[in-house]
Amino acid sequence: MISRIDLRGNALPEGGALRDLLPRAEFDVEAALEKVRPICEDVHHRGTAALIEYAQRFDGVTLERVRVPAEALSEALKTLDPQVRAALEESIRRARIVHRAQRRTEHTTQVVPGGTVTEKWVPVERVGLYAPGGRSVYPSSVVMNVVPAQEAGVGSIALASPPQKEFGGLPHPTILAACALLGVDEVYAVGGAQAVAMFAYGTSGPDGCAPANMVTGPGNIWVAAAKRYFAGRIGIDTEAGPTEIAVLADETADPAHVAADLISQAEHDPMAAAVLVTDCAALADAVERELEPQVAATKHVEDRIKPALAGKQSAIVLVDGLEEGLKVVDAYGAEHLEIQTADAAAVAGRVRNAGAIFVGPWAPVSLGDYCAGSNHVLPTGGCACHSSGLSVQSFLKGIHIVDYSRDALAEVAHHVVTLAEAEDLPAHGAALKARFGWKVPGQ
Ligand code: HSO
Ligand code: ZN
Repeated sequence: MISRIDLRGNALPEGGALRDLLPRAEFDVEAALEKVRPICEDVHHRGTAALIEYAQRFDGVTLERVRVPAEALSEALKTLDPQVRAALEESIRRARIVHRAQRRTEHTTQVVPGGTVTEKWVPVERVGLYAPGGRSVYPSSVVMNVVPAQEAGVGSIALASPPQKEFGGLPHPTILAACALLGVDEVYAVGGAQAVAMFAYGTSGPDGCAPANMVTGPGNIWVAAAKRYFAGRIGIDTEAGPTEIAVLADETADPAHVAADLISQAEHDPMAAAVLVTDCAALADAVERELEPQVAATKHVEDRIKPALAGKQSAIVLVDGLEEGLKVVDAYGAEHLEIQTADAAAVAGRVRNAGAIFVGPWAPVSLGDYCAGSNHVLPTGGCACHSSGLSVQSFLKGIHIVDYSRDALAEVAHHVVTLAEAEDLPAHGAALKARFGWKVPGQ
């Protein structure tokens, strides 16, 4: 059901070469861009009319309007299963605790007497959030996008999610209920690339959506391609590829737990990746034995879990020892990394590349997906080597405020003029000379 990569016996190659030995899903966003471009431009030119047409074509629904009425939001909350409501409330409560602690405070540094640089943090003014429909109706992802934006102080938050045929053209009711719980009342029944275009360009008319400065949220390859199309024009979070779990385990790990955790993320998508890295061949065998009955006993077996585990993106990787295991997980840069070893906290402290790290036997990825307080929107596809998951910081812009007195400027003016001349930019130097009667002190 899952292949093996045996890296024992030889020294591991460094960096990129090691990464090339490891499994990974192919996710060709560039190819999808070609199809997405005309859709985005159509939304630019025809606005809501185009959105309604795409709802018909892609979602099979006839919409009269794309903005979800307030009554639909309150109705969805009223009819939400009370246990789901309680669980979502707890998820929100914990996420708020963690994200509130991420707020940044303004900081002033005195560089020289009379010369200061202050870093001030300003929230992005308006954000558009995307919540997928179809196979992945995840109210938890609404929580994970909205909470950091709210805690950052974003004043205007809108959400788009595909219209669902079985719910009369509205987004899925649990998505609407999550919005209502979070106090998000601007919701659009728009899916895919066209939703990103709606936020990027804005649409006009009574059903119009004001343009957003930033779009975040998971989605399929079309959403990822639309984000790439608009990157630079608006802010985006990292493009979400298929989800990944890596487990670094030794002989102390419980094979039943490891197997369950690998299956848990394979459940998302036939392209999802589940990777076990271990120096213990007996554990590898035991995990494989556990996979059979556990997979058979669960739900999304044929359409998602089996293809995910059997796909070339998943594997059990055998290494000589923990040091090699750490090199492998760093080269891989998993979205989620579990450490199931002796002294797991110390091992976790040595990891450089991962979206989120789950320490020891009592912190499965599923906890982080819903109720740890951490964020589950995390970098995939190895992007954890350079990027972070969604946080309050994602929605803040840092602005440097430069404040120098006459004396403080005079003290350094000759250096500025020298550098300006070295770069053949005399007008830069003149901006200082003009202030000091064209004779810069010290020159
Ligand atoms: N594991 C997914 C998030 C998710 N899991 C939503 C369940 N619902 C990507 O981090
Ligand atoms: Zn998950």
